[in-house]
Amino acid sequence: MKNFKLVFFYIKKYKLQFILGFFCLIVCDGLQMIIPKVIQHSIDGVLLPGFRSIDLVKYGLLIILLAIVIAIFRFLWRIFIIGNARIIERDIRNDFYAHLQKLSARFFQNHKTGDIMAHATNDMNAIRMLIALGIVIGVDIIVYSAASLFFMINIDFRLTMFVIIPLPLLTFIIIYFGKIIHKRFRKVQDSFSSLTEKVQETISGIRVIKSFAQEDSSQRRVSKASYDYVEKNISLVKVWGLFFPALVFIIGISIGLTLIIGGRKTILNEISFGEFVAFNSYLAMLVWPMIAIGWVTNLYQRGSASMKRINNILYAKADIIDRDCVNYNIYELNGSIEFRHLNFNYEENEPKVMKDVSFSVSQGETLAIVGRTGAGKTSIINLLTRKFDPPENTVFIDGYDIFEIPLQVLRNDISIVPQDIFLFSDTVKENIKFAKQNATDEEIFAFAKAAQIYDEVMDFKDQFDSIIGEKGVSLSGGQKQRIAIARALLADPKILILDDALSSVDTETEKKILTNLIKLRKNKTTIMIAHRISTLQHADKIIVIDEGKIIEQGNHQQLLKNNGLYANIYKKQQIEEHLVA
Ligand code: M5T
Ligand code: MG
Repeated sequence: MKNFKLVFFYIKKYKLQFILGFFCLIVCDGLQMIIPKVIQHSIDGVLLPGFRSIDLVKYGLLIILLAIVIAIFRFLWRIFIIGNARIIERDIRNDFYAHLQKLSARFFQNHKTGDIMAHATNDMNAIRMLIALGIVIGVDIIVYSAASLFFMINIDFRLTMFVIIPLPLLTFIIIYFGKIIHKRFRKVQDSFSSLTEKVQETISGIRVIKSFAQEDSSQRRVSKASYDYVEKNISLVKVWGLFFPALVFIIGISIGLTLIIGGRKTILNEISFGEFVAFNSYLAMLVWPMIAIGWVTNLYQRGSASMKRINNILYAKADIIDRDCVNYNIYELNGSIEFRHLNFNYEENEPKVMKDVSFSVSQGETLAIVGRTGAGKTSIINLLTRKFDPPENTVFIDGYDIFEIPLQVLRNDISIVPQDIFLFSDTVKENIKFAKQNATDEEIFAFAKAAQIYDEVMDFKDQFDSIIGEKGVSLSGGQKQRIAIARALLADPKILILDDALSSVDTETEKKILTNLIKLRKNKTTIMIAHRISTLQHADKIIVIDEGKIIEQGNHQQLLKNNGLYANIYKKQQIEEHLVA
């Protein structure tokens, strides 16, 4: 039950609606129980001498009236209860999403996107079903079984005792079959998602498949998944096939007993004809709560498993947060940076990826980071932007320990073009203005020009309104990079970071972008990471990093004189360029 703390919180929040729903449901159920009684009286009446047809009309009208009132109340409880369960589902989903946004990069490294998606969809569904149906079925079970039993016993105690003996079996069948059905249904769903995944992969990867002439093998993969889906469905159909006959069989036994024993009692005049008919109706009404108990048990088990999974995430501590030492008087950054003897590893028992790293950048300078792949360049950025937290007293901005700076300020004043660029499947324009929602078209165009992407976008059919991604234009790696650069520039941040952001851009275009960048970033701090030295040589300061250690630092000329790794890389790249030219 403690899993459901959040649910209870929301039920309380919408308590008025739930109480109203509850009331309507009870009225609805109660009136439903009167109908067989009306039928009983009309049948018994017909058999009496002196019964006039006008009396029949009265009974008929009463039943119609009941049906109308029941319909109205049924409509109301559905709105109040089922509608509210939807609203609670929405609230929980919003909480869930808001919390997800607070979680760190580390969390997302350890959780698969597919699993998180499943929590946001399947698990939310299970909780909603439990809230809505749990309440409705709970009331139904109590009202239906109490009233039916009351009226049945009222008609004939012994008959009632006989015919209800088989009914509890219904509950067990539902619990038992319900579990198997659920398990197999899950397998069907898994198989379906694996099938769609394969088909999607085949379609989006069609170029690779064709270029490696792997059509047959990819066809086989899809067809295997397709067979698997059929198999899983058949295994589900088999249980369904057994499930209904089993229910009908047990209900049949009760009906049979009623006919044999009740019919005899009617013939012997121990109960009236009308009572016999009413008894049958109440028996049918008693079947539902028996089924419902089983159903609600399964719903509860599923819902609480889902709730537990969601709680695991909801109560996962957001680890990248403002700490106690945060200073909310810091509203913006100037842009000087210092790393002091920083040691860092991503996981406790893993080797260090930063070893005694110290360097500093003054406000307005351009810092370049060079090093072989895996050297630790991106890691420096991860720590500076608090994508991962460094140890305290190792990273400073404007002389403040990074933990004194509110996260909000840090995020606002640093823009980054990451190595793995992500663009939303939205228009080019929306993607560029992502970091500055109120940007004007003129600004957007100006920064697109600075990033050397303007002309290409103007050649697209819908120009800046072209949608990026599957439904629209597919961009080259270099185009994506330049859109991301325009986006970062538009934010005009105090600190701009380009992590290998020009790797897919030709040297000619690169030169133009760099010229613009130097102009735009005058007196503002910029950090550039690149493998090509031509990208970096203008930097005020260059640090060369290898296996997590800074092995050289200085400007281009100094490092060339040093004749170390930097000079070495530079010479190699010069030779390559000559060979290509
Ligand atoms: C440096 C490890 C990586 C490598 C070392 C980002 C990241 C890196 N690492 C992790 O364990 N977890 C992470 O989230 O750290 O990696 P890097 O800083 O990404 O290197 P780089 O940017 O210099 O390389 P590249 O290829 O981008 O030029 O051992 O496994
Ligand atoms: Mg990197």
